[in-house]
Amino acid sequence: MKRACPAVLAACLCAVSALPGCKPSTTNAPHPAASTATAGPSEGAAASKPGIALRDLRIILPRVSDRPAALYFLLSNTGTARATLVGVYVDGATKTDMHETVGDTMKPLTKLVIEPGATVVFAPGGKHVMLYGIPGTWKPSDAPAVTLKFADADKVWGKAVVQKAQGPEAVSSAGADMMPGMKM
Ligand SMILES: [Cu+2]
Repeated sequence: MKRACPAVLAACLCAVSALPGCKPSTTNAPHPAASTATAGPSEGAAASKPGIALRDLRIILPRVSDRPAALYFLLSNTGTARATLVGVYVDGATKTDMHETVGDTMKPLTKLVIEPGATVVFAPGGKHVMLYGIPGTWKPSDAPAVTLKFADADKVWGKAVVQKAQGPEAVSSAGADMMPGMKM
């Protein structure tokens, strides 16, 4: 029996069975750049929240095209105040959900507190952001814009490198693709 990446497997289960615990927390969330009603910084403002570092963003494409993709990243709080992540928007995706995989199930993550000095890891098998309704044109090395929204209305922007789902057949050639092509 083949083993699938737990997060990807869980993503499939969630999308197919519409488990009660997997209800969308953000529907048709507008990207801030496309909204004039956003309370966040205006265009041209610094694209970062003081004390917050966002890095290693990557989007793993689903093996089957109409399934959700997964977004992973590292988020550090280098400041002195607690930060609370409340939403993630990705250009091109119609809907996103923050989840945490615990054992064999995923539970929704409506907010995430990051204490000063802490780094939160979004990675396969743990915390992840599910991306629904992604463009079929996304391909490896594309870099959609990602916006993280915090409880105080601050936002942090980044770009996530699109990668293919890792499989036994893909491992040997994946190294080159995974080198950063990120332009922040
Ligand atoms: Cu999930």
